[in-house]
Amino acid sequence: MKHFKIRLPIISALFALAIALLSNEIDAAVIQKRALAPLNQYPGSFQQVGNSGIAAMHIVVTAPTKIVIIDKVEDNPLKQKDGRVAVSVEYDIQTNQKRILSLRTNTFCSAGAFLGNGTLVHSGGAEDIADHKFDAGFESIRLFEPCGNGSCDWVEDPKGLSSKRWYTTMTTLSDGRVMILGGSKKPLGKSTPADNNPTYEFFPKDQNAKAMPFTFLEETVPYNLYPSAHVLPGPASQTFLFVFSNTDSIVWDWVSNTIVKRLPRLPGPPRLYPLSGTSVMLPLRPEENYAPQILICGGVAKQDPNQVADNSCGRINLSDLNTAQWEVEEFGGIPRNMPDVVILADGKTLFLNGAGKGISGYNSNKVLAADNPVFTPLLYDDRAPAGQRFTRLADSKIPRMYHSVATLIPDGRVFVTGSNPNSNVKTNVTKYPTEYRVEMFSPPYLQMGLKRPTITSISSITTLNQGAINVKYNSVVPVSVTVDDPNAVFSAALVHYGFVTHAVHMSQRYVACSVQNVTSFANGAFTMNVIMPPNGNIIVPGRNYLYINNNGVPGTTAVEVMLS
Ligand SMILES: *[C@@H]1O[C@H](CO)[C@@H](O)[C@H](O)[C@H]1NC(C)=O
Ligand SMILES: *[C@@H]1O[C@H](CO)[C@@H](O)[C@H](O)[C@H]1NC(C)=O
Ligand SMILES: *[C@@H]1O[C@H](CO)[C@@H](O)[C@H](O)[C@H]1NC(C)=O
Ligand SMILES: *[C@@H]1O[C@H](CO)[C@@H](O)[C@H](O)[C@H]1NC(C)=O
Ligand SMILES: *[C@@H]1O[C@H](CO)[C@@H](O)[C@H](O)[C@H]1NC(C)=O
Ligand SMILES: [Cu+2]
Repeated sequence: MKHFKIRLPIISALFALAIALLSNEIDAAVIQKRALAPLNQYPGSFQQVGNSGIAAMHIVVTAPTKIVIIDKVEDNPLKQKDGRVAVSVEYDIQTNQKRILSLRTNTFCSAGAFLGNGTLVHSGGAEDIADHKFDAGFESIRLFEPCGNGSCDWVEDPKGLSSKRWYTTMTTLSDGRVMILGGSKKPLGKSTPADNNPTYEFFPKDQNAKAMPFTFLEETVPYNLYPSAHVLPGPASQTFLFVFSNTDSIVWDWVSNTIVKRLPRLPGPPRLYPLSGTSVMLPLRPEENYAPQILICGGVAKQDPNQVADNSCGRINLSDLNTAQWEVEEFGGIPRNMPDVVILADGKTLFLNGAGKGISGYNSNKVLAADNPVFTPLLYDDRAPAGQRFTRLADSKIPRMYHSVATLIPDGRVFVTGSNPNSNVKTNVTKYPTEYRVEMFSPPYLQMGLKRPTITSISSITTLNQGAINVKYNSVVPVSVTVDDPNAVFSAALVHYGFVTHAVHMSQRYVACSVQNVTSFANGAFTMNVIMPPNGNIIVPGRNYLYINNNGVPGTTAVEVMLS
């Protein structure tokens, strides 16, 4: 019954603390800190900073201070230059201003991924919306060349895909191309054999290639939409993806189109739309030989608006495919459908947003498809022993359920927005209106009072705000920082933020990098060598962000690198 206690809406601070202590969910350091902080405060904090202008169905960090937000076609207040409704903006995280981007095909429940050359590819969507003068987006490919100077915009090809895809998954591959996987040929409450699109294709396309069949997505109807896909670490020549759909998962070779290994079935409910759990590849670390571990959490067991969400996670270590088994653990004691999962700058994993009951999708006949918004973020420490991995953090006050999003940003905070459980923009309902407020979540590491390093050069380049810095796999990259802390202990990581939509964090990746030969100079200056990962199966080529942390506290800003 623990999970019910911790979710009670009004608990006194002391009672909450007592429960946390009893349920052993908070580690000693946190409890000590809590004793000093006001008792009603869990670590971390949300701050409202702005307004997204459009409902945020999808987000993607495109430059150090820019986030591109994409919605579907609906009655957003912002309009494009030609009068059409705005469905995409570039949001500036320093000024909280928005620049309206132009799109004319329907982006409803689409997907995105970066190419290894740095261009963002976005694809799929839904039917035309004549009232709004939008064409169908089912087969669209949309390219976006990120910029920091307000000059970039979408370029659309309405027939760029080989077939219709709504709820398709995209993932950046180790060779720098993008894979587009599965989807439905029309919007549905769940996938059906008739409208299923069990195929995959690449962008840029293979010579002569059409979509290729992917039988695993036939086997896993009806809970096979937005399948989870993660590039598996391995030697440079390997071409394996871990793919999870419904309750099943496989290791799949996308060159030979063969299933290399069928993994055991994950206990618990199907975890894909509309029973939406979330999936993440846990941080890869050189000292652990980049051992791949997947964590899949939450969801809901039945397509029923009153069904209480699932409170379990499955975790699997894929180092040895013959012995790999799911280990099931409690999802922090808080049942949750539609969680967002964000790996933080220190390699701990944050879960936030979502609903305590019901399903993904819209309300019908004025019945809410989901309810009991979960305001409580949880922090997951993958290196702690089972049963002690989750820590409760400070609540948000804003319900964020279907069509909400969150991503890490370069300064170590988390950008959180969205939530629209309505089929069109609704601002005049009291329960769960279309949500435009943008919040920043400051994780506990920003409250510890430790000094944050500032990167001053990478590979002798000191103009760090003028575009991504080129770095090579397997290279030793000299990094200089300043930090007013003689006892600084540095660590480094490359992070690929990926593309976020519908509790799916496509291509998200965290790879720790070893730091060697730290040397200190006068005035808080330090130099160090950071060892880049060996190849694109460890972390994909292209845009990645280099974090330098001091005792686990991220630097003032990560620097964008172009890895090749
Ligand atoms: C990246 O590759 C795509 C596909 O070939 C191309 O359309 C795009 O212009 C390229 N981007 C850059 C920055 O070269
Ligand atoms: C903006 O930056 C891009 C490169 O990111 C460059 O090609 C373009 O010329 C710049 N535009 C302006 C108006 O400065
Ligand atoms: C993952 O499995 C490998 C091989 O079985 C093992 O050496 C490693 O310790 C495991 N990692 C974790 C974190 O359990
Ligand atoms: C809410 O606004 C919509 C149009 O935006 C209108 O059709 C509807 O009647 C309004 N509902 C209420 C309860 O005011
Ligand atoms: C660190 O310094 C040692 C001694 O000078 C040197 O042998 C080693 O190559 C250096 N390591 C890196 C990664 O630069
Ligand atoms: Cu959707």
